[in-house]
Amino acid sequence: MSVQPETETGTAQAAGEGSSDGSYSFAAMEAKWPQVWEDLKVFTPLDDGSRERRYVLDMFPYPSGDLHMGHAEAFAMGDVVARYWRLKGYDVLHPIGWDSFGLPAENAAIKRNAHPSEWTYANIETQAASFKRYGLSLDWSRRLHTSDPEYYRWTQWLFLRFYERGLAYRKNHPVNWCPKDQTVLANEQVVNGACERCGTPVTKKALNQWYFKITEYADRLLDDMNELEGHWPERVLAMQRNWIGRSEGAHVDFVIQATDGADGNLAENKVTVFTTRPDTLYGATFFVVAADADLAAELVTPGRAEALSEYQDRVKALSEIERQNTDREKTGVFLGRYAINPLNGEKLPVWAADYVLADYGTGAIMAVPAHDQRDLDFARAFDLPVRAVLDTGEEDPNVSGIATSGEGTVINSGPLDGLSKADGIAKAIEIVESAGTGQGTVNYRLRDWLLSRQRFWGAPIPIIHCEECGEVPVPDEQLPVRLPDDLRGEQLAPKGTSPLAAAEGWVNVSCPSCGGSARRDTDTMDTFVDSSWYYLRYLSPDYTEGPFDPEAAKAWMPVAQYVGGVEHAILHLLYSRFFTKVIKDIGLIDFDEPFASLMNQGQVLNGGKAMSKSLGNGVDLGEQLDKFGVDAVRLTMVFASPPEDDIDWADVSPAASAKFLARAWRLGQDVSSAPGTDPSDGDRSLRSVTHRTLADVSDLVEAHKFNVVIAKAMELVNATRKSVDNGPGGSDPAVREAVEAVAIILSMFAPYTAEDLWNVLGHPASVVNASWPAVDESLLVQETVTAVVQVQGKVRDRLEVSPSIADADLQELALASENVQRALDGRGIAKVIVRAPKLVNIVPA
Ligand code: ANZ
Ligand code: ZN
Repeated sequence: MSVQPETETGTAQAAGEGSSDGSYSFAAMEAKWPQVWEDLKVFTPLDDGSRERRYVLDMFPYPSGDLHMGHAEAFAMGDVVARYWRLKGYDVLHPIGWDSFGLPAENAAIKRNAHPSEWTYANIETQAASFKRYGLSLDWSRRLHTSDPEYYRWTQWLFLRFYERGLAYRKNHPVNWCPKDQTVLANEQVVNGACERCGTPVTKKALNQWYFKITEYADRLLDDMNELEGHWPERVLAMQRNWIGRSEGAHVDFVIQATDGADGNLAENKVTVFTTRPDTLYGATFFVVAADADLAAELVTPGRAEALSEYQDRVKALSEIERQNTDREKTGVFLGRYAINPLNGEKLPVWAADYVLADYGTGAIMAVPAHDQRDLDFARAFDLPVRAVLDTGEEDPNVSGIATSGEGTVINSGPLDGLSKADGIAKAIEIVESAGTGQGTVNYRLRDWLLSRQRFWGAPIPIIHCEECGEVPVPDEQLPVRLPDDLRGEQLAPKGTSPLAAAEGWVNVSCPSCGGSARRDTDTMDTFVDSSWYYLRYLSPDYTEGPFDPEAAKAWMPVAQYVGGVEHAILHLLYSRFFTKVIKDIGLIDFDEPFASLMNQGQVLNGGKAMSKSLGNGVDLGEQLDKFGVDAVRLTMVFASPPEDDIDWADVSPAASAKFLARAWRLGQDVSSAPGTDPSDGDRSLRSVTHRTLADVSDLVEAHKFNVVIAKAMELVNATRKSVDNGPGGSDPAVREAVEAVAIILSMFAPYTAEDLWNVLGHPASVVNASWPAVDESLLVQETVTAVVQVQGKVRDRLEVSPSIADADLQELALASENVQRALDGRGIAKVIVRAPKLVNIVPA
């Protein structure tokens, strides 16, 4: 659904005039109402338990510049929900803050020879002013910025609680490295092998890094998703499940032999593989370890060592993009050793190859080329045998070159022969378990969360490194560990180590444990850490005893409606869910999931494409607001499509929205009955439109069909206008009732027009505090049609029935009619012809 295009001249005129002279002026309204709302504190929750509480949250913005069209859409949607619940009598919390740490501030600071805070806080002020203009129902008293020491003090405090529980740890490990940004990236920040931020191909680098042990929560992160089913978009749940990637299978131990024929059968020299298909153990014809895993170097025989190191160099030179390409020709080197299949004692040559990943499963696989395409491609490249062990009825992979993966019957597999795939898996696990050579297991794709960054503008990791004592947590009472404020410009440039390392006065401290000389950890935290708990800080932003007041969390959490882009479907949501679970385990809260319901808004496009600088198709929000007014832009956003769909700004008409708003507002001028006039004697047909609209709008808002709400509001405006012009006129109390309903419905997406209309109607501010009008059920009764009942071709009765009545019901009503019975006069019935809802024809026997 979209607004019909109109000429834009009408709107431009409207802006110039004042509303006092009886014409619609968005400029006058925008100048007048914000101060009134602020003075009345209409958006601050009572927070006294007198009303049921509801927490509405929009994903907080990053202060990259001024607000853009995307913000305008997302916040317009969230505001509909917040304002609706307020009208419905809930105590609504709808806070705002900024996710204000992060790289762009640092890059700007380097360019301008400034401190990142200057750019950050200037942008925050710009955005705050725009948010205020945008008329959102936000509680400004709870505003927070994650880069404020009062905030990151508690980010650090939480880190220390994770650390105490063994959930934050440091390890030396090859990590994803962005050569341009000179920082490590979490797996999640590598998109198709390139840096999510700058697009530079990512390389690997061995570094000592901090991790959160999110893998320990993998099962809970999966299981608790049942709670979210039906309340979160299905695709987001699917993406989370995929990311966690739970695979059931087995660990199977293969003993490694030194050389072919030699019996260098070293008991400790076994390598474990992870397989989801233990039913195919008899079909393993070779064995592969990840070329870049330490294991490859451990297994290689001296004669093959040089070939391996040459191969490893080749692999290192590949970008992740190339490595992940499955179509690429398979490469690898034989390591000179054999692995013994624990089920049949067969000797499998051990290869190193780059298609096996070092950091998944155990970094080693048994290759079953008949049933795994990657293995088959490799077998064909190196002329290794292919043996089918599951008869699936598909073509022989030796011939087709396609591995078979369907259901079937196990063959060529000794004790497993004749079993189905599932039974074969179970039986194979049973065999290896009883022989002590393996066990059933679950494997996850999810990796621990790499949280340290070698950059400046983030929360410093509150650990001190002492030569005597090792890692020593900064004592809680010394938090926050503040960022030094004397580093600026070039001093912040990326050098591969954190810029903090160069701040000697900051780094060198005495050990909190032994008092000896020690150094601060110079890494800062990933900004995803900051945003994993901000929804809790809003509840008590000035609380000094902890990150949040547990009583406030009990009162408000979980968030009843979370609103944000689908680009956060995985990371932000997964991390926030993880934090919530750990905070529960710490004992500060008693719920498992932070966001009870999630709404993803679509993107705002222009001419079919995402707005971007390079395409030059950006639409400036400020210009749109200047031209059409806040309400028209908001109304257009909401009217264009259901919230989750994209909006193409080239296809909508804010001018038409402005025209509609002026039309709705002008109705107020025609109402001549006094506020509080009893509408019961008013025009019944208008009243029934009003009440039907109110009932429908409630259902539609709850179902997030906001665009249809606006269509309904338009119909109500039209019906009211007709009633004023051609019906009983503006003195009819039914007209007042209708226009008040218009004001209340409009307040959800056109707050200025609605407030002004409310005022014109003679009510004190604010329409925000109006309550949702009670719907009079008796006015919702559907219209009826007349059904004619004939007996032997003669009309005997007329029945008032619903237009949607079923044939059988109509027949029953007809036969029950006294007139019909009298006409039948005791005769039986030969035949009844029913044409619902209009006609029943009864033929007597
Ligand atoms: C034998 C086998 C036979 C396999 C077969 C599959 C099919 P998911 O389901 O994604 O968990 N694998 C294990 N570790 C690997 C690694 N580090 N790099 C690349 N591949 C690896 O995948 C598990 C399957 O992927 C495992 O089961 C293993 O191959 C392979 F007909 O073992 B399978
Ligand atoms: Zn010490």
